Amino acid sequence: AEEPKSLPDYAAWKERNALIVHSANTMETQRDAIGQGVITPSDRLFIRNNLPTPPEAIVADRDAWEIQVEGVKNPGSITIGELKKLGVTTVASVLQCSGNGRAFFPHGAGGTQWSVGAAGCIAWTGVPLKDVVEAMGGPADGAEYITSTGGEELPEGLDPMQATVERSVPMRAMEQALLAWGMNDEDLPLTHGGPLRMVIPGFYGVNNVKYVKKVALTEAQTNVKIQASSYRVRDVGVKGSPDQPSMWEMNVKSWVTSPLESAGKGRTMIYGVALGGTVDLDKVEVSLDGGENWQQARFLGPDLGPFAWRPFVLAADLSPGEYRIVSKATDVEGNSQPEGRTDNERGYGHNGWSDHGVTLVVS
Ligand code: MSS
Repeated sequence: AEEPKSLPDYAAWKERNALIVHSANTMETQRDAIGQGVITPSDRLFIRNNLPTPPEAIVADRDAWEIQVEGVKNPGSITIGELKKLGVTTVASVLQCSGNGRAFFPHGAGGTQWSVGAAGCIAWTGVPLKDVVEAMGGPADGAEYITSTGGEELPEGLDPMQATVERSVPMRAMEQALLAWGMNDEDLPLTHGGPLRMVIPGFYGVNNVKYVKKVALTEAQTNVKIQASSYRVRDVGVKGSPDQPSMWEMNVKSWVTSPLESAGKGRTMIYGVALGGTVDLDKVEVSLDGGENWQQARFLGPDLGPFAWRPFVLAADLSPGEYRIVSKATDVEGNSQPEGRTDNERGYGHNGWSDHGVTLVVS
């Protein structure tokens, strides 16, 4: 299919040149538009919608937006206005689609052909979910999962069990989960889930439910399709099912963002970004010869915690020729990116360093 040229109305405020428009519901950040900063500017952040975006009207009176809270000792509803009085925190975390890197799978994994740009690092502001649960009497007995429901009205004829965006994550995520009304120091845009979004720092994008209208602490995972059979890692050719691993914590990953194709001879600064999922990073190494020899890169800018990414830089003196530049991140627990990929039906979780490299011609 040919690339649509313009941005859809709900995303018209985005920086067109920074984005690859895959479809009206899926746009990724150009590799060289990721930049060298710790925080991704909102107008460059990727978009991934499973359903049409709700109407602007839902962000007209933000503080009046109400969510249902269930699976606590005193269940009930609460507005954003009330949430803002319970507590507040700002957390930097990487938002990354489960299928980021899908384009590199040779079996032609179905879904949006994301390269590296279905990811960004965002400063989220909101109330820690812990504070909300505590204010409502604490978790009900037997709570094992945090289940969040998106606020989209389903288009006519769609079966809620097939179409509702509802995701469950294990209770261990309570430690870092927040209900966010702010993004990068502004009101959370509708495009990214405003007026309120569940943010599960360190977990893949799909778990960060937009326009959240219900949060329930549940004994079991929801059995809607997006949880039960979608976002499940399995071998190529196998159908999704609840016994396969769900896309929860992100793995350690990095990629080069600049330069990408060509450079003049002499001193070249090689930039990239690296993330550790829920674990702090230890180091990033860069190779200029496709992984034969490695040099340690330097982290650039402040460390915003385990869930944020870290830009990195390596100064290299390059003579004319062709270079295969790859990067490899290692976290403080010793987890490192593999060289290859783990083939899986839907092309999830790719963090192999070889496929993520770039070929640079220096003249
Ligand atoms: N939410 C809702 N409500 N809806 C939808 O569709 N999607 C997912 C998340 N959340 C959704 C939600 C996904 S899938 C992702 S990535 C994310 O989101 C994205 O985000 P942005 O803001 O960027 O658009 Mo994959 O794993």
